[in-house]
Amino acid sequence: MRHVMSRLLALALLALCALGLAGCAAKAPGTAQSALVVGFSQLGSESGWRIGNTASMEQAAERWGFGLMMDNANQRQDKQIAAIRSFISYQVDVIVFSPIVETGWTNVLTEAKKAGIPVIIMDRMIETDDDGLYTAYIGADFLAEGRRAGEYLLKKADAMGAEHLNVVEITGTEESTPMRERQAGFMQAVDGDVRISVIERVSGDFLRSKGEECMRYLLKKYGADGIDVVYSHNDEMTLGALDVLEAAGINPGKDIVLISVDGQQEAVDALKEGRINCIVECTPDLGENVMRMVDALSRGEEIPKQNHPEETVFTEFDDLSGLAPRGY
Ligand code: GYE
Repeated sequence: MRHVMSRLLALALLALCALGLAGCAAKAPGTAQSALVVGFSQLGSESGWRIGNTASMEQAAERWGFGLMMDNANQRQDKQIAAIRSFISYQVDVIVFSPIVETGWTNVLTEAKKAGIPVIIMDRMIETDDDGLYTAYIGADFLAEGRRAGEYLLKKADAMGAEHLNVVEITGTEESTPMRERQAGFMQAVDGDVRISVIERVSGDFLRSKGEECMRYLLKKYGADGIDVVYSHNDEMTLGALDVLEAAGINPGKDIVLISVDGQQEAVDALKEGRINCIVECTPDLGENVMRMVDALSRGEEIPKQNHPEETVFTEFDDLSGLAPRGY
């Protein structure tokens, strides 16, 4: 009975959301009684990637006819935890969330587990010894992304005949999985190559405005001649850095090598124009696979625990003329 009441409450809330009254985005389920309800805690809207990811989730939920109770936490972990708690009290069928940072989730995930609600972690990961705290993870292999960035740089160093390259790194949100692993993977690839030195790392929090700030600071400190390569953990920060370089009369892509991650359209265009040298792909299109997992769970099927989408790398050495529009 309690379950039925909560489901009714959840559906009522979805209806309110649909009217824009409950401070969250929602799609009304196809058939009110039977539709599955997915509670989705999105971490923010910091980048083109994130906005594309939100759209991917909304569109996929609609295609599958699931109700999507979505809350955008605007970069605040406490808001994500509160959203997950509300999904638990509404007894949604499945909780999906993209954790802004890796730690601090044990309590709320234990509560979800006690309530018997499966949890799919999407995009970023959590740090835990207990993999019973979540049902499945789907997201990029960030370590491999970092390695691809490093491998490109080694190839570029060969092509330049460079003896030594000073790299500055503009990193993503501290303590987040993509930040940690894009850094570690890059170092795995370039470590031991005496030509490459990472001279400084600054956090740009995955934001374009902070990418600009970081670049201004780095240029002031090292001058254009002191920096050979910028490795930036996402396109937004890269685009911010690019603006600052161009405003200072420096040619990004030529005077300074720019390496980025994501593959949003604006950055791919800059790559084609020779203003960025390499973009490691990270796909935000995870919605369809997430909803397929939700469907499988609702049928009581087993789903794989770890799921990585296939990703590639786009560089100045590739023919990009046939590249399909990125859609975000
Ligand atoms: O690369 C960045 C976004 O977690 C993979 O977060 C995601 C990252 C993405 O803000 O643009």
